Amino acid sequence: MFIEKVTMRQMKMILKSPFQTSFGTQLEREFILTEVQADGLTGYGECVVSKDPLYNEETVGTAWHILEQFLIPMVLEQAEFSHPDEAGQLFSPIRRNNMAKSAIEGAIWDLYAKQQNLPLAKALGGTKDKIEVGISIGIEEDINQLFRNVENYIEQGYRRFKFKIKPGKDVEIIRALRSRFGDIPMMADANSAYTLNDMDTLKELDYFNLMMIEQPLAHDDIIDHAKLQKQLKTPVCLDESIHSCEDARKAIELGSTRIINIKIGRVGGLSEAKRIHDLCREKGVPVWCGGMLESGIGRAHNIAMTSLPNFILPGDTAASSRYWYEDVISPEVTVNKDGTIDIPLSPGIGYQPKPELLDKYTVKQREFVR
Ligand code: OSB
Ligand code: MG
Repeated sequence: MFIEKVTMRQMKMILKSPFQTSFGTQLEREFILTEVQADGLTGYGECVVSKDPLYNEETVGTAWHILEQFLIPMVLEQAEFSHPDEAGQLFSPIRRNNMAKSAIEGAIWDLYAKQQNLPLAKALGGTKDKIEVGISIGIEEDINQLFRNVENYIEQGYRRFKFKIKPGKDVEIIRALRSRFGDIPMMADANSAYTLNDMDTLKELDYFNLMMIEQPLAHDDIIDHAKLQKQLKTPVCLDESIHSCEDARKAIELGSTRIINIKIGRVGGLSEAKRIHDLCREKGVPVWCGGMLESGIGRAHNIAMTSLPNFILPGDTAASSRYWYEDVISPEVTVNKDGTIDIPLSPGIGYQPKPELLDKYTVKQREFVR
């Protein structure tokens, strides 16, 4: 493909309901969308950054800067790509800034799949025609509100329920949920809110038969997680700590993680995500697809990636309607009664961006022509 034009848009969309994690409460999403044009086709990508550097170090502002000053000029300079893996190679001298990199790389994957006339899932080597999904449920001040949320999501068919926890909103909440909802598939995500000094609390979570506990300790740690895993029956799952296939290899080798949450943005793109998937498959470590409260475009990439065979556990890729009053794609992402999403069969990401909604939620736009 010969890339002639790249567009990026800074977006702002209001969430249907606030989403609270141990690091803060999000009421809206600010993020970046990319469009890459080559040979009469357009590929779409999403930069899943947030406004504030609370989940990781990137922000909408830093990603815009890295894209504008470095990544997009590099792509337009090279212009000719025969495979999307070449984007990752091109960006490799640039340290980190993985969400910025992945925004362009994902659009190139979409474009590549469209050129091959294949669904993105197939272009990636996916083997499924539908994927199982779970849901990530934010912290609520009122336990009855939390119960109502869970009832509603059970009704909608979700296959796994992930609860955000933080100190003071952990053991008692999980105990209450277990006794109220019985044997449903449950897990907890702490977003790095604990240290080894909280060992007693973390050990208490072992009583509730959780599928896993996600990122209990520091965002940059793989040593203490290994110490913790030795003392827990519940599998530890890493999210924030894994930025590359090398990070995954080291964490698995140390025994810091028994399950990995793969987020395309966090690891710098689909090619690296696929490498982590393949490594984990070889090592017998199940993976699942995490989420960053994406719009339909990022969600479509997540769905395609989850078609790979070692995505054994349900991911956080919920329906469009869980986040948005109106999503920017057609059709919107819907979840079947049995908690699955059908993988689209049309070429590329398989969902069409709606130009009028893209424009409606765009706060800033810039085009780069070769
Ligand atoms: O830790 O997985 C996380 C959202 C924003 C930042 C971090 C996380 C999350 C989620 C939501 O858990 C997943 C989703 O529904 O997109
Ligand atoms: Mg997480």
